Amino acid sequence: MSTSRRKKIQTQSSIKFTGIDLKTPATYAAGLMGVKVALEHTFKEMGAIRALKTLSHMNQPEGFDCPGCAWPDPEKRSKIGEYCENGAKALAEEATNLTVDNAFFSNFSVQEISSWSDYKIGKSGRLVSPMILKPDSNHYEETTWHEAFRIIADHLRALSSPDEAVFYTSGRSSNEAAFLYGLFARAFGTNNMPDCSNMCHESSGVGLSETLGIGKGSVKLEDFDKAEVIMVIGQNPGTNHPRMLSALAKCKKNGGKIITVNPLQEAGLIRFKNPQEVSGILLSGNELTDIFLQVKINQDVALLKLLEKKLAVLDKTKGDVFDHEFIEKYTEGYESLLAHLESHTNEELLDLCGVDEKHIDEAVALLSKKSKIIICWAMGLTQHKNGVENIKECVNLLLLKGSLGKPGAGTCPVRGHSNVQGDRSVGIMHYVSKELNAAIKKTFGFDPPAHEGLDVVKAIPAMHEGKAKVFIGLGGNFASAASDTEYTAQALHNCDLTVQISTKLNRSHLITGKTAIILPTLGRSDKDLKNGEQRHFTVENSMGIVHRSQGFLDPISDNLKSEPEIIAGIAAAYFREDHPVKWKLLGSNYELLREKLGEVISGFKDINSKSQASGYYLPNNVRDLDFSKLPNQKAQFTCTNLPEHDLKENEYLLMSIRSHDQFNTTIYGLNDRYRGVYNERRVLFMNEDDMIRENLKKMDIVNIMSNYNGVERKVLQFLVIPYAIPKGNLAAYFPETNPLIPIQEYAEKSNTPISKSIRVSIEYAGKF
Ligand SMILES: Nc1nc2c(c(=O)[nH]1)N[C@H]1C(S)=C(S)[C@@H](COP(=O)(O)OP(=O)(O)OC[C@H]3O[C@@H](n4cnc5c(=O)[nH]c(N)nc54)[C@H](O)[C@@H]3O)O[C@H]1N2
Ligand SMILES: Nc1nc2c(c(=O)[nH]1)N[C@H]1C(S)=C(S)[C@@H](COP(=O)(O)OP(=O)(O)OC[C@H]3O[C@@H](n4cnc5c(=O)[nH]c(N)nc54)[C@H](O)[C@@H]3O)O[C@H]1N2
Ligand SMILES: [Mo]
Repeated sequence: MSTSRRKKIQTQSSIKFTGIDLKTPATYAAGLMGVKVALEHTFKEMGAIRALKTLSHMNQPEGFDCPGCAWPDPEKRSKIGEYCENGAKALAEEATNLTVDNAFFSNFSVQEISSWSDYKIGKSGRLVSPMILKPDSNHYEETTWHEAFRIIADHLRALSSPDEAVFYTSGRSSNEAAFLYGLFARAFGTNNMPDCSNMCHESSGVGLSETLGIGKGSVKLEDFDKAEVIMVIGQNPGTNHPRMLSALAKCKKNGGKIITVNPLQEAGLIRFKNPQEVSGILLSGNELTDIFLQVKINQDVALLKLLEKKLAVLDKTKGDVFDHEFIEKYTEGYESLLAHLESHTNEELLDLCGVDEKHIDEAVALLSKKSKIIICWAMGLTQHKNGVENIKECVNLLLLKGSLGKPGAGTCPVRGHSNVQGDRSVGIMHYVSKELNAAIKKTFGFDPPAHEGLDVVKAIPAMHEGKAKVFIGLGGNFASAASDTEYTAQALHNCDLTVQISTKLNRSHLITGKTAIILPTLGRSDKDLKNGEQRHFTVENSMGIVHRSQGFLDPISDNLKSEPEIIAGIAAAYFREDHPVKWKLLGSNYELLREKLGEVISGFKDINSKSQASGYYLPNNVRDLDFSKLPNQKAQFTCTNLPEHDLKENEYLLMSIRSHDQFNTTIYGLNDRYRGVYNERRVLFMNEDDMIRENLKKMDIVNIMSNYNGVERKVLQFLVIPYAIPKGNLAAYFPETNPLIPIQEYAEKSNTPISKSIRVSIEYAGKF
């Protein structure tokens, strides 16, 4: 390998400023502006006619599932279009008319492309043929599918143990593809299956499994219509799950109330102008949040404990604030929880969470009278050292109120990627499930490995230390999404081979092993044809509904393969004929693949025959109040600890968040409209008192540093923006801030990186 080539690869987006313009933060989401921006993005990338035709098929029963988030579709779908602004952007990104072909890679070396911004790299276009970067080369060159599969198979065969390979998955893949991928990894002999959910909702999975016996949420979409109170904690649906706003508006219309818990007052939760309704366009729309609790970063446990404590006092006098029948019948640990709450004073908790007591008392008064309560959350709760306990504290509150297993109540972890939940359901996991292994053995006749594999934060050091040598990514952008960017980049560089199965060019195609291969695949919106017949696949949404998805667009290149075909191609090249699984047949015949999936994974038994268009619900024990798998067959109360940060005088907690114009590492544009920031991503949101303390003026340039165990990490050049954020807290965008997160800093039990509470300091770096 020419090491000099690897050294010159830039691991992050360029740090040039792009021309900032600041406006007052918005006070509502969507409205006509949302429609305008959606159409602008799609028209620009796809052309107007193609865009409008395709949008009309998105999220329709016979159409394709939005490649954006995992929010479920309502039973009655809008004929005008069942999509949101950011869904339209996701489509535009995938269905662009631009291509990244052989000529592109001849023109630009990997070094040169790596010097571009993530925005520019992403906008280059769709990948259209298999490409290889050879050890002695600076340019990708076109190769054949056959040759690409052969090289991958040779590398896999050369490993001294199957555990030297890593099979990453991102949550865009279909159930069929993910099932086949997991099957191949196990047949190959490893459980090294890190998944994007390790960086995402893993804390929810662990916290919910330990307390309620299932790692998923319990609510259905219709529960939003019936809820009396919905708490939205650590989530920004206006940007990341915009169609959820319609559900919140419906709850309000039916008399429900919304409590929002967030360090920021996000526009989407203040007011929603539904572009599908005349009132949303002409009038002021629907007010959403009734009570806003502006919590300090990572002090949700303190806040929730205070709510519980105050409710407990009321319950003592009134007797009916908690659901004692429910607690008695279904739960364990109530007395310990009450005693534990006594170990904290109200003053201590109030001081920690930083919320005005008046608002807390309003929330207590509301919660005391209601029992149909839903708690929704996302990354604001999961991406902390105590991510798992954050979730358990939410469960405590719901258990006290008996708010589970009844209409209008329950848990709602709002998932990220459109099929991240499905991928996990069908077997993408690094740990061992005896039942799954037995089912695979029964159906396919081989023994899957019985030892645990590597998740994201364990796979990276393994590659860094040379213990893992081949990395295969089924989608995603591992290099930019994972924490500790420099360390992760070195880990990938240390591999002998990195393979990316992708739709679009991203930084993970540039931060490579000695040899790198790009395998271009069909996206959600593409037609998937076999002998002239169109195939469809299935996905699972955030509420456990499995349904079909069928692409609509003619693929941009004849040389693309579907994900199952690609996985089968690798597997067939590796095993040659010598394996009980008929890989090629499974990879092309999705009906057969689904039949096998149904045999192996419980809940998917009738996947071929059940009505796939509208979808069907997977089993959910919480909905049935069946806690038989838990200790003493009871749902579990938990005594959680308060997080400790030990901040020095000059240190802050930084949350790395999404702008309104990105999907994870894919940058759609440079605006964060709701927060009033235009044409710039290198910004740092800061409380004005802290700015005075640091002697900083609006738009001063600063560097941000983290120091863990004496190792300093630094990102350069951010413009300071005064913002209504609690004192001592900062916010900036991901992935620009990922270099600050040490690979060893992750949540206990779930191993989710601490992306929302990074301990940092800042230094002045000049005037803008
Ligand atoms: N358009 C678009 N849609 C997306 C995505 C995208 O990037 N773009 N990403 C998808 C994916 S993979 C995911 S996981 C989801 C992410 O969806 P979100 O979790 O909504 O995304 P984040 O921007 O990470 O926002 C976290 C929110 O939590 C708040 N927060 C941060 N720290 C704390 C805390 O300590 N306590 C509380 N109470 N709040 C806190 C932040 O202020 C912010 O409002 O969205 C999915 N949908
Ligand atoms: N600091 C910080 N870091 C974070 C987070 C954070 O909030 N803060 N969030 C974390 C979260 S929640 C997540 S989920 C991860 C996301 O991590 P990933 O899922 O790895 O990243 P994405 O940016 O979603 O991946 C985008 C790439 O996926 C490919 N792609 C898109 N569609 C398809 C498809 O249909 N098939 C295939 N094969 N490829 C496709 C494209 O090439 C695109 O460039 O990042 C995590 N990292
Ligand atoms: Mo995510």
